[in-house]
Amino acid sequence: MRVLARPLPFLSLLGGLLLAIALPATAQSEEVTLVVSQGSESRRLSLEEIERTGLHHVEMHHPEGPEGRFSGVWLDAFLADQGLDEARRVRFIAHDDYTTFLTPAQRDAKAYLLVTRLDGAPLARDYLGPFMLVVPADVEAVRRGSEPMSRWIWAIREVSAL
Ligand SMILES: Nc1nc2c(c(=O)[nH]1)N[C@H]1C(S)=C(S)[C@@H](COP(=O)(O)O)O[C@H]1N2
Ligand SMILES: [Mo]
Repeated sequence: MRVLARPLPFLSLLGGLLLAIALPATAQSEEVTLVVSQGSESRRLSLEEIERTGLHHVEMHHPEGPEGRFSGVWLDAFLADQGLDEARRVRFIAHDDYTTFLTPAQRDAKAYLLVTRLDGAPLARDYLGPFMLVVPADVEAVRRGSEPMSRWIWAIREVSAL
């Protein structure tokens, strides 16, 4: 029994050391960037570059769970700023490889918000981040089930003009 008393403090010290090594690596790999591509040209945008057309805020409960003050840029303003507003189709690819498309007619029909923050902080992957598309005007209709949310793609990693 006396032999077992000693490994515990050693193990917790080892655990603490491993955590100290692992944490900075985690923070680094979660740096938020978005790939924007057009033809063969592709660039990686920082959060600041994405948000430069100005943040719009909306208090909402996302049908997938997250709730609070969502902030983001209007998709049309973002696309115009990036020179992608003339695209016949804009494609969004998520980290889980789910892919969705929007035509100019679909963008005219609804105002899409490209969400970058929840309660002021960059969207964590656990909260459908790093970027997601929502239609603030449809929140209630989606919750009632009278509107689909098939274009409310979350975990967006890439936007391309086709
Ligand atoms: N990243 C990501 N976004 C996504 C999906 C997904 O699987 N991954 N599913 C889409 C589909 S098909 C619909 S109908 C809505 C709701 O998805 P759910 O029914 O799987 O919750 O989210 C959309 N956004
Ligand atoms: Mo769907």
